[in-house]
Amino acid sequence: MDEVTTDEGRQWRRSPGGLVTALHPVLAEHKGTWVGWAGGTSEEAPEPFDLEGIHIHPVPLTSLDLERYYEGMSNATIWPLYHDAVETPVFKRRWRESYRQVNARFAEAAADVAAEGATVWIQDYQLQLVPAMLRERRPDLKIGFFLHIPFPPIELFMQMPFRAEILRGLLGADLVGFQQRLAAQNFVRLARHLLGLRYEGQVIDVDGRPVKAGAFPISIDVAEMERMAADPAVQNRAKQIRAELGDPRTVILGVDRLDYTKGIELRLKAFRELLSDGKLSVPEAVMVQVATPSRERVEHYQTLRVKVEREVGRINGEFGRVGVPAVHYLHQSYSRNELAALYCAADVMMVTPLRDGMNLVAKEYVAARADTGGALVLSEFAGAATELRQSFLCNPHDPDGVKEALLRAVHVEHPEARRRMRLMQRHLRTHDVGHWARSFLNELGVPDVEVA
Ligand code: GDG
Repeated sequence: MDEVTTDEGRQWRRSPGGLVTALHPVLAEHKGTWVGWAGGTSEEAPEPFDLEGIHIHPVPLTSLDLERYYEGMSNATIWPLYHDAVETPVFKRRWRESYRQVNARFAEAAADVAAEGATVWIQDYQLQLVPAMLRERRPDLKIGFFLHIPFPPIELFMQMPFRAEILRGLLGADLVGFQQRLAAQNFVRLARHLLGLRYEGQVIDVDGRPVKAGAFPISIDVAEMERMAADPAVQNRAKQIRAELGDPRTVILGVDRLDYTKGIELRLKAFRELLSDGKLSVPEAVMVQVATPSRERVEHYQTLRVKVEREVGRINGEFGRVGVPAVHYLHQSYSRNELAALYCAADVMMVTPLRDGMNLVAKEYVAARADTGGALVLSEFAGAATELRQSFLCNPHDPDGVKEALLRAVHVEHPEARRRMRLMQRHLRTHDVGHWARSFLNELGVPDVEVA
């Protein structure tokens, strides 16, 4: 939920995005409560309130929590470690303590609001201790946990200083969901390796209590994206974007949070080398890179921004002309409509993360192209690669492989491009975000739902 200022003063508004879209109807139907951080850093959280049929229970974070728990432990320790340590994780004892305190605060809040025998679904890596903390306070609850990011192999996870505590935290749940089967396997093997627990298939025996692990690949609200992309205003905006870019033959697009896992630099480098090899040229081909500002106070992110902007400058310096840049770099946030227009305007979408739990941008692009135009270049290291098999897959660690996939996508014949797009769309229509939420909750055996 976001707090916004309107003509009528400060008001709450539903945040846009797939997770809220998926869970809102489930929560509304079961009269559920959303327990979450409401943004801001005051000692006191805003009072609980109702919004569009669900009850919102805000949890406060102070500016010290923000620095230690959120930017520190969550985004400078766990985030890089779980993404193959593509950036070196930073370990600090005071961050760990703050992570414990904030997790306890969330567990307390959920324990307070959950009805007898209710279901609580905990989301993501910032709250890994909550399942066990909540079970301790409320053994009557049914507890689910879903990890939106990858779960690393044993060798990497073992670097974590309070690894056993995190693992025990997760094992407090009845069902632990991951994006990928491989992540679920990493988890059950880790339980045996670190705690000597026995498992059969995907079910771990935690002192006689079964804890299930499973893969539940998340998705998007496909119908909503299709509707948005078909809207004449969005279509017109897409045409206008192409015109503003000088009506090039090929528009290559990237849309990411400015994050080092997303492979923005390597994508730029592939484009630069193709320009320099003479395989692509400006203005026939131009690239648009939207890099949404993200976690700007974390050092890894500041360093990345410098590197990306240096590469953009280099490409434009070498291959641009006055009024005709080779790369249009946009370090800004856009509305959902503008993103849809960008998707519709792009001949080739580049999604090249070094590691990504799923990557919803790849799915949004496919859903937006109901005209079956466009081609998707996709890293094998994105969770989405397991499903979007008809994309132009590449290994982001191999620069020549990325260049080759990009060229194949640029030059693909229309019938072949359409065939690929259609198959991927067919898959997404039956595997949307509603399907994700239902499969998880069914596996958990849910009649009532509470979501943290
Ligand atoms: C994590 C995992 C997993 C981007 N820029 C703007 C904007 N976006 C939207 C996109 C998309 C979402 O943000 C990004 O989702 P991704 O999945 O691509 O990546 P993460 O943020 O890293 O998400 C990831 C996901 O959780 C879900 O489980 O797939 O692997 O890392 O929806 O469209 N939205 C708006 N303006 C922008 O400028 N409105």
